[in-house]
Amino acid sequence: MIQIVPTTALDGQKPGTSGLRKKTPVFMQNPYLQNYVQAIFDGIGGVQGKALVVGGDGRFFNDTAIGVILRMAAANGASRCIVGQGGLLSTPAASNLIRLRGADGGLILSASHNPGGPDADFGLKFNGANGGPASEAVSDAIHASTQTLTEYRIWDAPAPDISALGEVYLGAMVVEVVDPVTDYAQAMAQLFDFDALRALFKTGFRLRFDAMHAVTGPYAREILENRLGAAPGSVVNATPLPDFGGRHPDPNPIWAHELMDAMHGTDAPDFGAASDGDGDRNMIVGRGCYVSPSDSLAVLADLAHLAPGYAGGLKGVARSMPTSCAVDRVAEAKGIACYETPTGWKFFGNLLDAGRATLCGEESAGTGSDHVREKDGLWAVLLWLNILAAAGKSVAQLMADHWARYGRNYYSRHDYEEVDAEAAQSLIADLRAALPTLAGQSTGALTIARADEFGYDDPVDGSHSNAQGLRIFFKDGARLVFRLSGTGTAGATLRVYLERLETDPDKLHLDPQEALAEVITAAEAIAGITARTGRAKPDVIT
Ligand code: VG1
Ligand code: CO
Repeated sequence: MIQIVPTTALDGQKPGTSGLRKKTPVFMQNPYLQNYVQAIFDGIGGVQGKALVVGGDGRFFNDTAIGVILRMAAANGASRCIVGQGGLLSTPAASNLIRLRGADGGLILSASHNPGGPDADFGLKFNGANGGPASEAVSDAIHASTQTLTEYRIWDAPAPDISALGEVYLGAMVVEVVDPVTDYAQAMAQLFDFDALRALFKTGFRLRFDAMHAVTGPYAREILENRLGAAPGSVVNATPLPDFGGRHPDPNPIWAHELMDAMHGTDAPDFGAASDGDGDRNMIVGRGCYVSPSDSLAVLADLAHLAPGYAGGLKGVARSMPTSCAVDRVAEAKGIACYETPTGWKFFGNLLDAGRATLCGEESAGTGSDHVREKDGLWAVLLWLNILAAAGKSVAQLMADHWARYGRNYYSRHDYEEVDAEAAQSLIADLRAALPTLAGQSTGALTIARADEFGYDDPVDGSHSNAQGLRIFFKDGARLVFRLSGTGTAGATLRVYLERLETDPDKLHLDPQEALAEVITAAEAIAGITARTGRAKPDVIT
């Protein structure tokens, strides 16, 4: 019943920041998905006798693709596939399940915050036995397999029904359909003081969680409403839809503007949050108070000990390079290590496995800890709620306290989306070439102290990753970073990251774009963004 189908390598199957992302029709065109799945299996040394976790964020093509993956896993000799009911598993829940069940890895179907639908985006990533994204070495091996592929293997029978819980056989392989929420909710109950959270909601504390019609709806409903007693209806847009309601399931002030409006309107709830397509990102908003992801990481690092799971303190923290240095100041005050890694969660895996870091975060709304090996949106929301319950303060009060103690790292990211790929690449190449000449130059009020290209030496396995972003440091401590996105599916996305530390107590509550005005001017002067991309302003400012 094993069908061996001759095939040839397809171009462009190189995993990016977080797996492989392409336009949905590309993935749907047989044998693109089949080739990539076979390349994953070959790249990890085969799946004979192995157990895999399989699930996705419910976007268009999720169910069909899972059927193909199950048939291919059976034909390649896997012993068991653990699948979320209906094909659903959030990225952090999949990571948790891999670890909990001792599986050999998992295939997660998602293009995360990218829109979904027949003409939108699809994605597939492989996570290893530690529950984390494939390392650079494994990603390279998978890519190499895509180049040499001559055949793929598929079980010549229909895929089993995954709408009902239980076990069925596909050939000799067990397909075990599990509830996507149960084990994850149990893990959260072990980390956080659910009694204190129930008591908080009993006092009338009001929450609005926007699941953006993506995968966290069922998780947030079960945990926040059913188990913790948040008022029914606190979780909005809770039903996962194949096209996420036609929007970007990206939790930032632009795409989650309904939540922003609610949190800044009259009768705003006490706490607002949103998550992304696959549930690994989070956005935190207090009443009238948006918390930047970099600040959120710093506050969580400062106060995590208020939650039972972190009562013993943190071993260390880690942030991606473009993330603001706010968390560095907390780590310094606590006397714990702070690691700076390239963009993408895979770079945190070794630090977490080695017990060097407990908390990690990225400026793109990703925060997580060593409880899994992915960033975890709902976990961040629960940690915030636990801290608010223990501290008895509002989000705005906590932020004001934090800035008064540590200073405020004003921060913003400007994205230029779908720009001409060659224009974007030549902008980066020319800036790279100019880096050695920049020190000492002045742009407006700012003088450049030094400039370099970020490279990373993994302190655990010694591997090196180069070309991870161009950095420009100014004499007053401001910083500018330029890099190209590795998750887009059309053209190139230029990301410009802007940061400036403010310690003057009278200047801690400015509008970030105003506080960063000089750094924004410097970015244009140094890189010539408008002339090169034809864009007068960024598409998305977060
Ligand atoms: C973006 C973010 C990065 C994040 C990645 C995956 O990558 O900047 O911080 O890890 O998305 O996030 P890039 O290469 O486009 O800048 V998600 O929620 O896929 O899983
Ligand atoms: Co995501």
